Amino acid sequence: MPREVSEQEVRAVLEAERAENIRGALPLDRRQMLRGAVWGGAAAAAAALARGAAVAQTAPAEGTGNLPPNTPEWMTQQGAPILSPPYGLPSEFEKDVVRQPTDLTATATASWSFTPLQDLHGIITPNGLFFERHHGGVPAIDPEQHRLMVHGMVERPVIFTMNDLMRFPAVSRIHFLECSGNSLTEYVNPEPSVQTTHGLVSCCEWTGVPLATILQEAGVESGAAWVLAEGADAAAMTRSIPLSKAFDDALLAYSQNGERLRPEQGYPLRLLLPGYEGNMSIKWLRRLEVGPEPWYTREETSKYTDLMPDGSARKFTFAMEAKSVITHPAGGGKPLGGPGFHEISGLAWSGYGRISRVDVTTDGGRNWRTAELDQPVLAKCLTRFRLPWQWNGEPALLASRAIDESGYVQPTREQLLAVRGQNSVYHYNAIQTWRLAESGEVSNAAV
Ligand SMILES: Nc1nc2c(c(=O)[nH]1)N[C@H]1C(S)=C(S)[C@@H](COP(=O)(O)O)O[C@H]1N2
Ligand SMILES: [Mo]
Repeated sequence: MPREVSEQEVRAVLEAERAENIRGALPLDRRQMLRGAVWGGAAAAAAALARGAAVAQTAPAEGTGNLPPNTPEWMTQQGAPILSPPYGLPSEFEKDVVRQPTDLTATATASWSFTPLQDLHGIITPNGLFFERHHGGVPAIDPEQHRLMVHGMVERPVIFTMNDLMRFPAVSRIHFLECSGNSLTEYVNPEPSVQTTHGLVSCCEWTGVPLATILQEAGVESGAAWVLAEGADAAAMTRSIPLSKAFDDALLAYSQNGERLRPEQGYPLRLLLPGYEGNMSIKWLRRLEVGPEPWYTREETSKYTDLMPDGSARKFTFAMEAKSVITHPAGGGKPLGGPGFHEISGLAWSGYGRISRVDVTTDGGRNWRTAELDQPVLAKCLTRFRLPWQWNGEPALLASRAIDESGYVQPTREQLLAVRGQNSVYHYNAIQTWRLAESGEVSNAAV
């Protein structure tokens, strides 16, 4: 709860500080110059301050030390100079906001790490927090030596340099990317935090050349219906992509959130198939082969297909169906600080287009209220939803339900398992329920 402060108290402190000339140490401040605190000295002190060295790690009692109405010590000396460091980093006090590796795989190269959804705001995932999924580690690719080869059923087989590709007219679009293994633990072995239940989804602004442009340049022959994409990593990851998607909204992306792709995201070039399961967005893209049929690679037969209760397997699941999750309050996030007003907020997305509505329940699904959607609501993009809530301090079951513009409604866990059974691994998109305890702690209700 905010602390109340009297005008008298504020005046008293400000007067005292003015008398001691504590405030206002701007570059030409005489007091500092008289004391011989030159730029370098002050900068070094400020840099130490920025690193957290001079700052008490535990906050002092209200009204003392650096807290208002007192003037904090970081106002009384110069801050760190520019270019410290040249490539900016988050505050030292945010050092715990990091990707978390899975504990399900034995090797560090064929593994994945989760985005800390509980600590993020809005819809954009910062590049350093974008989830990772690598089948053979992250290759270190020299863009000067990287090529994209386009061949197969094309009139002009062609090899592009990165510079060639970057000369084509570019587009920038905001889209989510979700691993089809996101939430796979929730089938049988629920995870405690939203980072590990839902953190294999991220969203950013991608810039690149439409794949259609490149295919037109090569000239697709009649009878062609598929294109094979191959990555330049040790896994040589390959997937077959329908030409209809290739000519629709597929991108050859070289930038994310304004800067060139991170190595983890496929530097210098990746395929991005908006709304489709993550593994089809081949990273470190080096080859596109046009053909009449799918190739039935390992990653679209043995892997990424869902085994149904009757023993059959689903062939190709491309678009990720509508899904949502409350990220505040959520498992793994900060406990809710006592009864009273709170804003429930979370993320919703659909591989079929725009989110049209999100409903939120605080009583385990007996009553639902329609949440506010942050604008703009974009197709195949994360949408932030919000609902104001008065918590009476009693235990509660919080959940969200997304509906997309195709009319699809996110299923309950029961409904999903009724169709998929217990053998499916991928494409889990059921409603996620968080259990809020009287203490404010949040855990996975797994219902
Ligand atoms: N070449 C290549 N592309 C790949 C992969 C890979 O291991 N190698 N992993 C795929 C999988 S399973 C997913 S979910 C996404 C993850 O993209 P990200 O690591 O940028 O989040 O990339 C896909 N593209
Ligand atoms: Mo994936």
